[in-house]
Amino acid sequence: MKLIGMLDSPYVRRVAISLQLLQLPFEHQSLSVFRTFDEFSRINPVVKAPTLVCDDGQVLMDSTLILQYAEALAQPRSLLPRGLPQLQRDLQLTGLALAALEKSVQIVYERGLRPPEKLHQPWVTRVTGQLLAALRLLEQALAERPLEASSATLTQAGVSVAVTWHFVQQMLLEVVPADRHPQLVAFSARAEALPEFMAAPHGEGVVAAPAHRA
Ligand SMILES: N[C@@H](CCC(=O)N[C@@H](CS)C(=O)NCC(=O)O)C(=O)O
Repeated sequence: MKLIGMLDSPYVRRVAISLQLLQLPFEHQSLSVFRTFDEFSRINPVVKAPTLVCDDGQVLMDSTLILQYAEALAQPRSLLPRGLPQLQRDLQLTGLALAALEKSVQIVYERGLRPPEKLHQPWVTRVTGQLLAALRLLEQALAERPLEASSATLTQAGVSVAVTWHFVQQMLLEVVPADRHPQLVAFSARAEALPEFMAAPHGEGVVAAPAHRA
């Protein structure tokens, strides 16, 4: 199967890292939804990153749905905890991470795509508050109970929280002070040192070959 989209997208990155942790082989094509819109649209006319082209040619989109498919393919391997209370917590933290990502991407698009004179500050203020609320809750949750941070024990919440914090620090450093989020800083540092994260660094590159565990 083929993962389409750039690793500067946190959604693409969470899929790239998860596929490696699930030990599912895949190719990666780093296409931009902006700079290579036409090429992307020939694969997925909706031009959403990530897009997954399955082995039978079917095209999936949305990171969470792609990961649902990946989980089914990888069975019995899974990034989701088996016990109900553990699953509930994992989904709660993943939801907070995805909300933080959505708000971050909205701010990045508001700044990068909208002409400055059309920037709607009340919207940016609202979205920034939502982003900070999600990160505050994640920080509290990790202070109460740390997340596992090894390749063997990382769950989907761990992948999503780490990718989210890294993205926010790459793109919105001045909006989200690191010193108010020591748990997230420490957890992110441990996760980013794992081979599956290092093989899929934020940016323009493709997932490094050794991480495609065939
Ligand atoms: N909920 C989606 C969000 C994906 C998303 O918004 N991706 C961005 C790149 S970071 C994208 O495709 N942007 C182009 C567009 O929405 O037109 C997911 O989890 O995959």
